[in-house]
Amino acid sequence: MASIDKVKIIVVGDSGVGKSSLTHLICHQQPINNPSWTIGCSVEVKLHEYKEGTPNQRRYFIELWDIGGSQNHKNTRSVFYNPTNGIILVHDLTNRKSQQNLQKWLEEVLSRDNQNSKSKSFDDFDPEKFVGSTQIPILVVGTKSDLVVEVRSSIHRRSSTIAEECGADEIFLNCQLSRSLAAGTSSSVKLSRFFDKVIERRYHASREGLNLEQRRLPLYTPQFNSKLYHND
Ligand SMILES: Nc1nc2c(ncn2[C@@H]2O[C@H](COP(=O)(O)OP(=O)(O)OP(=O)(O)O)[C@@H](O)[C@H]2O)c(=O)[nH]1
Ligand SMILES: [Mg+2]
Repeated sequence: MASIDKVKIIVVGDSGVGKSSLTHLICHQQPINNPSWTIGCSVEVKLHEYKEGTPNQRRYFIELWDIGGSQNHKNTRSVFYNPTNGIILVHDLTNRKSQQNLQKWLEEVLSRDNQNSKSKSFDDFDPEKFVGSTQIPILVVGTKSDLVVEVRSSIHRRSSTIAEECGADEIFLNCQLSRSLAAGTSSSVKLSRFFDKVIERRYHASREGLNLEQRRLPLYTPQFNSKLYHND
């Protein structure tokens, strides 16, 4: 049997936002009860069908590196970051600070990948430039949508600038519900598209330039934005 290629994706965000819950839901299609704090990093694997339903369909392993978000481990966790093929930035929809902190997380992760950034101060950090230069696909996930009253309007108000700046897709979900990522939901479609993009960058680099341009354009059209805030 032919061996299966893999990609590595790191999952970061503040402690308690739901990274382990999300990772478990993605890899096991069911929620985890009472996850404990992640110490260091925990790796889970998922089989993904790249370009499913097309003649180019192929199976890949997706490794999700779920990084403990505690501030106490800030200095030691960088060993997990490099190299990485994709980044999932996770915030808690009931905790605005966790969303604002995603910029710091992105900076922390990318500074391990881009030596130049070490000379930059945080104020100079420009996600768009960093992402453009490293070309690492990013997905933003807002968790605990079940705890937010009037999900639609409050999410609209809080629309993550980090996702816009990175040209990243964003999904909002309840990690405690298996239905959240059931086949056919818009969240599962976006997740699958993100995995495809990560694989494409890693293994099909020649088409990269074209795709980078293509993926940024739709974000600024109104019909795409209405889909962006759709939550099911
Ligand atoms: N209601 C609700 N609770 C959630 C959701 N996602 C996670 N939780 C809960 O939030 C708490 C923290 O979740 P974890 O997945 O452990 O968070 P984490 O980001 O991995 O935290 P660290 O490992 O400390 O970095 C747990 O009690 C989860 O059950 C969600 O979508 N809705
Ligand atoms: Mg955890």
